[in-house]
Amino acid sequence: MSPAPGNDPRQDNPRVSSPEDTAVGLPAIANSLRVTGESSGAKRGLLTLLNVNKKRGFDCPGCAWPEPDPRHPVEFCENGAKHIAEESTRRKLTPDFFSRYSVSELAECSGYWLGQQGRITHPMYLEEGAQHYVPIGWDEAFDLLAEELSALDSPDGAAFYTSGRTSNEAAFLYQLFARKFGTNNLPDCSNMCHESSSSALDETLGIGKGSVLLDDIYQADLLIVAGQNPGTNHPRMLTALEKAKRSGTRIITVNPLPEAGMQRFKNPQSPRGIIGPGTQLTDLFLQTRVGGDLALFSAFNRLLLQTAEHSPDAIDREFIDTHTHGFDEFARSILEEDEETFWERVLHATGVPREDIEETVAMVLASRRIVVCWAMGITQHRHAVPTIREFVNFLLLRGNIGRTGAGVCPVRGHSNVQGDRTMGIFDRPGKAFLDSLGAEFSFDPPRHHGLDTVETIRAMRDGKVGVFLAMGGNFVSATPDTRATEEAVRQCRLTAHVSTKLNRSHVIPGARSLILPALSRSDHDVQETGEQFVTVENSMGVVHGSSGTVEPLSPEMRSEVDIVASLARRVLGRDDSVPWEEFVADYDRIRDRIEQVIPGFSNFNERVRRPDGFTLPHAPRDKRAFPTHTGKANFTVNAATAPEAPEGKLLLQTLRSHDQFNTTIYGNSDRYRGIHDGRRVVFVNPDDAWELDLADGSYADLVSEFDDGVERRAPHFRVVHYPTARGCAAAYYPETNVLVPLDSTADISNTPTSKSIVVRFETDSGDYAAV
Ligand SMILES: Nc1nc2c(c(=O)[nH]1)N[C@H]1C(S)=C(S)[C@@H](COP(=O)(O)OP(=O)(O)OC[C@H]3O[C@@H](n4cnc5c(=O)[nH]c(N)nc54)[C@H](O)[C@@H]3O)O[C@H]1N2
Ligand SMILES: Nc1nc2c(c(=O)[nH]1)N[C@H]1C(S)=C(S)[C@@H](COP(=O)(O)OP(=O)(O)OC[C@H]3O[C@@H](n4cnc5c(=O)[nH]c(N)nc54)[C@H](O)[C@@H]3O)O[C@H]1N2
Ligand SMILES: [Mo]
Repeated sequence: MSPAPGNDPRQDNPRVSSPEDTAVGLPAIANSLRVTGESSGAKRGLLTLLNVNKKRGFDCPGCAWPEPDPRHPVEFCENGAKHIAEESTRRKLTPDFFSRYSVSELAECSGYWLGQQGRITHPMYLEEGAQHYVPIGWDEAFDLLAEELSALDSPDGAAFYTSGRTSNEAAFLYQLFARKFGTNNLPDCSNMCHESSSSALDETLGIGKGSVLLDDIYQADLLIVAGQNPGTNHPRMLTALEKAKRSGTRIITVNPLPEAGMQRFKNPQSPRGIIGPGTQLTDLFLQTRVGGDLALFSAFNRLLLQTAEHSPDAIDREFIDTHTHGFDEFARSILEEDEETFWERVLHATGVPREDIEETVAMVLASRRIVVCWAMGITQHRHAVPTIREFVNFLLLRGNIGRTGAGVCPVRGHSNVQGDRTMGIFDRPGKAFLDSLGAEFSFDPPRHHGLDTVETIRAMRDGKVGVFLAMGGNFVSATPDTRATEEAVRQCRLTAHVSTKLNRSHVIPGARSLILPALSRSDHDVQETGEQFVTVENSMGVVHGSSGTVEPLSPEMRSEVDIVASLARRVLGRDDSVPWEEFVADYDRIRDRIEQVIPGFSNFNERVRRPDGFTLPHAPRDKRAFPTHTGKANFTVNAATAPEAPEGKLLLQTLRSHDQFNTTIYGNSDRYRGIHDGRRVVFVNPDDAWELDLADGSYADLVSEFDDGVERRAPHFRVVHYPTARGCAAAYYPETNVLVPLDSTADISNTPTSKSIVVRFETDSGDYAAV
């Protein structure tokens, strides 16, 4: 085997410089062009970039932030460009590669190296006991899947995973296939992502989605951005924040880390942004401790209620009386505690000085329109659902739902994760959806709940799920408790992955394994009736088309629609009444059926051809109607709680560097945080470091503290003194997923608690075996 950079943590020697306080500007443009030039060849790269997020181009797979109207000639960002460069690379990963490397050898290689090997060009098969994947024909691959699926005792022995970039069309067919096969086992990446948002918003507002449009961001008087790092993960959002800022919006940032993007922004789309000092985005930075947001928002709410005792206008009584339920109980519970105990608790949970909280509330009182935006810093905690419910309480108090410039804005991750859920990728589908699906396709869908992501891992471990099919994603690296998960996956009879690039999930196989190469968002997709496009739904419920423009690298790659439909035909048989072949021939026919099954898609084919697509209805936003169990917007009582690290331990959050897309690593740097050429770093507050005797530049193992007798260790992390909140630490995912216990999940949503893991630091053990 020629040397392949392995997973040996000792090879990871980051250089550390001061973190930056400004995002984007010239370095970002230079970086985008460098990346595209390197990876896809100049012409292919430039052509691709010019078509991103255009009315007649393809939707950037980089994130779910909406496109503004009018669109800018360069409507992409540095990280979107890296993403597309990864995807539209000219490098091919051919069957040859697999004859050179065995799966055991590949399992020793880093995820970064695996991803760098290029686009997978052929379907590949790993026979039981074999060490090398070999090419397989599509028909044989489908036969094999069909054989294993039909050998199961029950349809619930299969799990159908989805990562959030699958198009609406493919997602709709995929869930239809799973349900016709007989299971609701449709775990997805959302279970690890915004599931907490969906749970909280569904209960309180009646729809598990955000309630704002881009214009609301521009028109808000106050934006609160909590638990999100848009400079890296949603860079185009900074353009929207800048625009809002210029028309007078104020911005409060809530984060344990001072993230560069939220401080100062130099917009590369404007000359001012390129040469000037940039725009100061954050007016007030609340540096909360990890997991302190529930306490923080309850403090805002208490101050608002107390103010209302003498100035009734502090809350919107008319809105509360007309549109909400549960106010009295909520108000009583928030005001219950005596002042001293309340504020002591808030200070302990957040570390935020009371003056800053009072200043926030003064800004709130001066703002008629408020939007709260959030992402993974909020959703991946045990108490994530109550935290988001408390955000809703905060907005309801002043009637900030259902009017311009106001509302909830959970900022989604994967570019079509929201659309996939709309299409029915969900392990707990509602009755109305199943009724409608069953009526349209004349069958009786399974009614019992399926398995979510964490439950799927447990079921694999316990021998209850034996066939695993993944529509994209990188299951073993994205999920918690890497070692336990890998062991569980290996128990499967068959694992099959519809993928574009090689990743760790392919080399941690079940007894048999398949890799099925798919066209990506940027690839040109031609079927029997001609050129096809797909549709996606962004974070704000806008549905629009996406047409790939890049010539596929191999004729063997198939569209996801084709893969799902061909598999469905093979498994369900010739007599199955769903016209699978017709769907592949013309995606309009799939859209016609979506229109019949899912509310809000009337005239789908016509409306999605409009340049800006169309916006799905959202009752709370559109007419202040709340389809909840009470028929009103619900105030909730959320017991005060915050994660605690015992003395000598820290609360670790696992986050993204500037050079990665989830488990896909673009490079080994995190420019804004001053990290270069390495990823095994742990950010620690200098005062904590001093107390724990962790010198800057020293190396330590991170050991997770969870009460189940299992030792979870991530070896060899370079300590970086960094201005994070006291008591907290931060390190990158997925290297730290070994530390997240499978059974440590959020109440209600069951999302792994990837942002609050209690860890202790041990001297570098030298045990690098299982990284
Ligand atoms: N370039 C790029 N873009 C991406 C992705 C990517 O990996 N790379 N991933 C996509 C996906 S799937 C998603 S879900 C999104 C993720 O987008 P983000 O949620 O921005 O991603 P994270 O890096 O996990 O950042 C979490 C942020 O929350 C903060 N935080 C952590 N704990 C807490 C807390 O307890 N309270 C508060 N207030 N803040 C906290 C962290 O300091 C950090 O700033 O981005 C999407 N876009
Ligand atoms: N510790 C920790 N764990 C986390 C998180 C965290 O913050 N901390 N974040 C969680 C979150 S928010 C998410 S969303 C999940 C992400 O979980 P996943 O969605 O499962 O992971 P990704 O890394 O986005 O998947 C990347 C793979 O998708 C495949 N792929 C890329 N493009 C396409 C395409 O167009 N079609 C197909 N078929 N395949 C494609 C490629 O093979 C690539 O290797 O991870 C979660 N895990
Ligand atoms: Mo995500």
